[in-house]
Amino acid sequence: MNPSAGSSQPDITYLNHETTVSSWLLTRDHKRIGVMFLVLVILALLLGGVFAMVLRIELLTPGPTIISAMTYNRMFTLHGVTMVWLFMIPAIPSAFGNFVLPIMLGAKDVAFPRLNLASVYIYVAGAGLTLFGMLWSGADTGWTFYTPYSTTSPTAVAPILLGVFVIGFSTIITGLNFITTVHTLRAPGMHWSRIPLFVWALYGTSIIQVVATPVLGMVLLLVCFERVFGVGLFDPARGGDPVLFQHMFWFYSHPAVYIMVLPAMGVITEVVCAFSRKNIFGYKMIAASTFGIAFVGFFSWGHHMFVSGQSTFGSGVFGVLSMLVAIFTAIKIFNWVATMYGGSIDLKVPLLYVLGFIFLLMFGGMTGVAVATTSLDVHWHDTYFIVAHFHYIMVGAVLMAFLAALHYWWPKMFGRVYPERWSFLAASTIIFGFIVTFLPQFLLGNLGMPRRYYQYPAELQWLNVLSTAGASLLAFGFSLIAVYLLWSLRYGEASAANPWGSKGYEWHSGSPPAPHNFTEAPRFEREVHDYTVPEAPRAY
Ligand code: HEM
Ligand SMILES: [Cu+2]
Repeated sequence: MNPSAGSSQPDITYLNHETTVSSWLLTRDHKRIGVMFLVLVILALLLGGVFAMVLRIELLTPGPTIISAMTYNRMFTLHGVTMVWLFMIPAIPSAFGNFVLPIMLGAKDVAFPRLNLASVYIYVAGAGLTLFGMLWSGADTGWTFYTPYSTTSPTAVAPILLGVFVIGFSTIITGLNFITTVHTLRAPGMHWSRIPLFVWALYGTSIIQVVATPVLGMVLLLVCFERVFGVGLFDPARGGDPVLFQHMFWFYSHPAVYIMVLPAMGVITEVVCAFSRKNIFGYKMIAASTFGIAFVGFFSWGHHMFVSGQSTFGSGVFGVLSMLVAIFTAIKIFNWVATMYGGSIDLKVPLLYVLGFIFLLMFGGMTGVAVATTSLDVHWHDTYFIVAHFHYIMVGAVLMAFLAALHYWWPKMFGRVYPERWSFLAASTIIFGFIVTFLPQFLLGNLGMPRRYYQYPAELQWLNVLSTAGASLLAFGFSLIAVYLLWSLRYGEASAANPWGSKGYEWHSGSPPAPHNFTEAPRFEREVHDYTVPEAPRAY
C-alpha cells in the first residue's frame, strides 16, 4: 500500500525552515500562500455556514421562529455573499491551485511571487470591507444585488459591493499568475501533452477569471456610483434600465459558476487517476471539454433572465447554448467512469468524495438542463427548485471536490496522516446530510415555495423540517472534519513522501515539500499517472 514509504523526506521543509510570524506574513512561497488562502476560505465557509444555520432554523416553522423578517433578508444576503464571493470563487484555485500548480509543473514558484502575496492581502482587504458592511448594517438585496432595489436599499450595500469589487482583483492576479506560470515555468520534459489535468482546469479557469471579472467589477462600481451620486444608470425612476444590470451581472456570474466548477473537475480527475491506479481515459477530451465549458459558459448568461422580458427567441438561444454545457460535462463524467472501469480501485476517502461529486453533479446538471428549458423555468423561476439546483452544483459538487482535495493533499501540505475511520464517518455524514438538506427543496420549489421568503404555508412544514435536519447533519460532519484535521496536525502520524502511492507529478516533491519544492531538478520521464512504468521511489 505504501510504495514509497521508505523514500527519503527532506529534513528542511517549507513549514520548518523559518517559523516566525513575519516569515509567513511576508512570504513569497506559493505553498505558504496556498496555506494562508486555505485558512481564509475555511473561515469564510464557517461564517457562511453559521448564516445558513440561522436561515434553516428560522424556516423550521411556517411563521416567525427566531429572527425578524428584516433580519432574514439580511441573513440570506450575507450567506450568499460569503459563500459565493468569499468562499467558492477563491477556494480551490487560490488554496490548492497555488499550492500544487508550480510543483506539478516542476517549477520553484509561480511566475510573479510578489503579486501572489499581494493577492492574499487584496483578498483580506476586500473581505474586511465586506465584513465591515455586514457588521455595520448588513445588506438585504440578495447576493445578486439586483437593481433598482440595490440602488435604493437603506442597508450597507456600498461597502459590501466595494468589498466584492476589491476581491475581484485578487482573483484576476491569481489567474494572470497561473497563465504565465504555465507558459514560462514548465520544467524540461513537461510537454504540453503532459500537463496534469488539474493544471489544465486551472488554466481554463484563469482565462474566465481574467476576461469576465472586470465586467463584474464595472457593474458593481456603477451601482456604487448610482447610490452615491444618483446618476440614473439602472434606476427607472431616474431614467435608468434595471435589466442592463442583470445582463452585466450575469455576464460575469454565469461564467463564475465555471470558476467554481472547473477547478473542482480538475481535482476529481487527479483523484480518480490516483485511486484507480490508471492514467486518465481520454486526456485530450477532458482538456478540450474544459475549454468547451469555459467558452460556452460565456454565452449562456441569459438563462437567468427568462422572465426579465427578453425576447422569446433570445431565451431559446440562451437555453440551447446552456444545454451544451451538459454535453461537455457528460464527456468528463464518461471519462472518469471509464478511468475507474477496470482500474485497481483503492477506496480511500478522497475517492468517496469523488463518488459523491459524480452523483451530485449529475443530479445538479440534469436539473440544470431542466431549468434551461424556458417553458419549465417560468414555473420554477425564483422558487426553491432553483435554490436546490444551485446548491447541488455549488455545494454538492464543488464542496465535494474541495473536501476531496483537502483529504488528498493534506499529507502533501502538512506531512500528517488523519484518522481514516473518522474521515469515512464524516464523508458519509456529509453526503447523506447533503441529500436530506437539498432534495426536499426541489419538491418545495415544485410545490411553489418561493425563494427568499420568510414564511410559508403550514402544509410545507415537514419538507422544511427535513431540510433543516439535513443541515444539522452537515454541520456535524464539518465539525468532525475540523476536529480530526486539527488533531492530526499535532498528534497525527507523520506521512510518507507519497502515502497514496500516487503517480501525480506533485508527489515528486516531499510531503511536506522542501522550501523551493525540489532539492534537485525534477525529471518528467513518463506521462502523468502512468502506473505501467515502475519508478524508483524518490522525493526531492
Ligand atoms: C458551499 C456552501 C454553500 C453555498 C455556496 C451556498 C450558496 C447560497 C446562495 C448563493 C444562496 C442564495 C441567496 C440568495 O437567494 O440571495 C443561498 C441561499 C440559501 N442557502 Fe446556501 N449555500 C451553501 C451552503 C448552504 C448550506 C449548508 C445550507 C443549509 C444548512 C444552505 C441553506 C441556504 C438557505 C436556507 C438559503 C436561503 C434561501 C432563500 O430564502 O432565498 N446553504 N445559498
Ligand atoms: Cu447561469
